[in-house]
Amino acid sequence: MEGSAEKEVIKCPYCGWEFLLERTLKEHMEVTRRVKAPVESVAYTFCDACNQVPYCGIKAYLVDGQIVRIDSWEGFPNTPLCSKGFATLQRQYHPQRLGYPLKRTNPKDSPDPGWIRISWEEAYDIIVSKMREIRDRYGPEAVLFYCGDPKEMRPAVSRLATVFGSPNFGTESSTCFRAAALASQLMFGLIALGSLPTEDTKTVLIWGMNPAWSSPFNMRKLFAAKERGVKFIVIDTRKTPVADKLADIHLQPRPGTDAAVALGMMNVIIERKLYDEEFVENWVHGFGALKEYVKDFTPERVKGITWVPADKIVEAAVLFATNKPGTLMAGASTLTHTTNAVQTVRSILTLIALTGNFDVPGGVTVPTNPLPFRSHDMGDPDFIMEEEKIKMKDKRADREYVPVWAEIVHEQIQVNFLPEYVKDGRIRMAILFGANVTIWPQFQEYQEALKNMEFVVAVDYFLRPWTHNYVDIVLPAATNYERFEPFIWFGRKIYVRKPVVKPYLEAKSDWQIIFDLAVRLGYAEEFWGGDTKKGLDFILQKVGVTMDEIPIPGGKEIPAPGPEEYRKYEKGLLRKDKEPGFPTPTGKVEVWSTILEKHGYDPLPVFKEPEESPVSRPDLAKKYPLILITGSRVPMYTHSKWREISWLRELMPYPTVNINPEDAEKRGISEGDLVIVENSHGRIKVRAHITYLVPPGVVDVFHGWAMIPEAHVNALVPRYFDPISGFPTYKAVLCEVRKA
Ligand SMILES: Nc1nc2c(c(=O)[nH]1)N[C@H]1C(S)=C(S)[C@@H](COP(=O)(O)OP(=O)(O)OC[C@H]3O[C@@H](n4cnc5c(=O)[nH]c(N)nc54)[C@H](O)[C@@H]3O)O[C@H]1N2
Ligand SMILES: Nc1nc2c(c(=O)[nH]1)N[C@H]1C(S)=C(S)[C@@H](COP(=O)(O)OP(=O)(O)OC[C@H]3O[C@@H](n4cnc5c(=O)[nH]c(N)nc54)[C@H](O)[C@@H]3O)O[C@H]1N2
Ligand SMILES: [Mo]
Repeated sequence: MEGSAEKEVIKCPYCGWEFLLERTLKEHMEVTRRVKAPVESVAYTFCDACNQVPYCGIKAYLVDGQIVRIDSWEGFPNTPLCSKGFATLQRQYHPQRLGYPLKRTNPKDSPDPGWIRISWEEAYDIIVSKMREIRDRYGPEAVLFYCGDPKEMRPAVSRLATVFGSPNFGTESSTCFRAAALASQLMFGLIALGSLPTEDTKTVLIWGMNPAWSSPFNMRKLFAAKERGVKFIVIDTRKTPVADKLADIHLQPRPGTDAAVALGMMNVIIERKLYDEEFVENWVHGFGALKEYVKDFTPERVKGITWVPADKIVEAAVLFATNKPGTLMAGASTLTHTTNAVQTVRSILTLIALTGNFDVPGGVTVPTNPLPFRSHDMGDPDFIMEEEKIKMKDKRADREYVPVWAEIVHEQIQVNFLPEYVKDGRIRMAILFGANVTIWPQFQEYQEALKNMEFVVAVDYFLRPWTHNYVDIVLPAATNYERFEPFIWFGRKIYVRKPVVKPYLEAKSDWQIIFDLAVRLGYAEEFWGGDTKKGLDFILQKVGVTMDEIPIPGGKEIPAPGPEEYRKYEKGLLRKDKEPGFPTPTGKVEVWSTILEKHGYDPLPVFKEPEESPVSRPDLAKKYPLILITGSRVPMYTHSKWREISWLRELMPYPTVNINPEDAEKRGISEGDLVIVENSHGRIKVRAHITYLVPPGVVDVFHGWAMIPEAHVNALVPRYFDPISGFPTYKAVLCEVRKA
């Protein structure tokens, strides 16, 4: 026919389907080939979906250099993969991933940053010259180095901070594990926050933690313990899967009153002389004063404070003190998310000490021969140059805000006062790896702080407007499939990985970015000429191996120098001077903390009402009668992440408030209604989910909906802080819910 060219029909060589357009055929062939072709190779990596340390293992199946399928890494200690783990595949090939360094062209207060693509060279030149400029004008400590929830880059960022001369390195642990760890250090002189049950364990106390959703890889071990007849006490305000499936006794305290529950249990244990007299006599400092203090916390009075029936407090106390050994699993975030954070954790650890469950087989133990690296910051004190950090402590931005933290927590500063540090002029520039500034209470103030700094760089997988709209340069990070740094370990077994695929467009690994910056700043010697593998080998030389000597996927066990020992405090195995006792100022478990006393805080693990509660603020409770818990973990999301991943988004499409049927009915609220949750700090709009998960009087909203600012619960969380740790009160504030 004249004028219309014959359309060519093209056939797919794999399935025979016929196509008219070459482009469509190409796309089709790409997918079909990947699905149909035999898997060409397999490779291994660690999952970074929830940033639990240690991680779960992923086995990737490849065709033509692309990952077509993933599964659990068989034989890896943490398994199986969860929904988020599987969704790392969709994240890997997500079209919105950051591929190039970006620079803003519009001023920081304009709604559109006007991002333009720049080269890595240009990005590095700008950053390095800004770092030098700020250092020359205000001193190196005016530069903040920060890592969010992602943990893999922390040692490298921390080292760069030290070498640059800034003690101001901080992490998301300013709101997470570190306050609990601090409580333990004040108490035992070391970090011991609980252990998984072993064959010896008879009772497990799970306190403010829901591993079914927050660390599902632990559930098999817990179910196995249940099968063996181990008893479980679960202390959680909500009726979680863990409470439902594991608990022999479930206590549901009013949010923020856990210290009173613990003191009530101590009252029973001391009155009935169920404590370990020998341990208390020899190893506890301050028992006399504690005994006096807990006299007031009778189960009846504690019921009035906490809502927990008196007989249940007695039952839990007697079981834990008599069915021994017992261990503890305590939420790093829940218990620290109140204005009584450190004392709450101390009160729970006191229970461990009084019942003689510290460092006995099946109890709360610390490893005898740990590898010389630290799991909480994935670090090695020598690699991050901790001694140098201690020498610079006078330049820490947090020293006047949280003096106890500044004295004990050498490796990182408390970042929660960032708005104040910027206003004070202490911090002028920030380098952020994997940061989300809306994780903080009244997050607008943190966005403002970024805006008011002279220069901010962020490194991420995606462009996150809620943070990146306030920064100057954004750099694309390579994912866990594209990088090999760092190594990880379980006990004494070390695992490494190789990059599974090439980085997306121009993305680079976080470690490489740090090492590149370091070399350009003139620290080639301190950073092994920019070779990240040599940096990791420097750490590994302590255990006599190199990265290349560790097989994949087998890993390498570093033989222990001796057998596992218990009651190490009796044998001089806990203190540097090799004397018996604990590494605390008195050499004992400090139920009465001499360090807190020195700084003018209550030395005993006291109960204090939350800053905002029906008891402390009856006036406010008239208007806002419900207690709000925020951020209890959901299985499909981690904080602000995964909302763009459709496999997960369809499991929880929109933000919700969990509300008990009784409270919903009173307010005429039906399932799925749009509702306003508000208090004196702010208001959000979400959908109601009516559920028995929460008891009457309590509502709960997941955090991290930064992409929907009107649903972001941190607008409702005030900036009230625990005086010892500086932790915010994510878990106990007042609010009201009404139909929108
Ligand atoms: N209301 C309320 N707020 C809370 C909590 C709560 O319970 N309630 N919990 C608090 C707790 S415990 C925590 S830990 C914090 C978490 O707070 P954050 O760690 O700040 O949280 P995320 O939203 O996960 O932000 C991490 C960012 O890092 C990016 N990223 C992920 N992996 C990598 C990587 O390997 N490299 C780089 N460069 N970037 C990466 C992600 O894309 C994301 O933008 O939130 C705290 N905030
Ligand atoms: N899927 C998923 N997994 C995660 C994360 C995630 O965002 N998503 N985040 C990771 C991080 S950073 C952390 S810190 C961990 C946290 O993990 P967990 O420590 O297990 O914390 P949550 O899952 O929030 O569970 C806390 C429980 O505490 C209860 N609770 C709330 N307030 C109180 C109270 O005042 N007293 C008592 N006794 N109970 C209370 C809640 O009902 C909730 O069930 O999870 C990690 N794993
Ligand atoms: Mo956390």
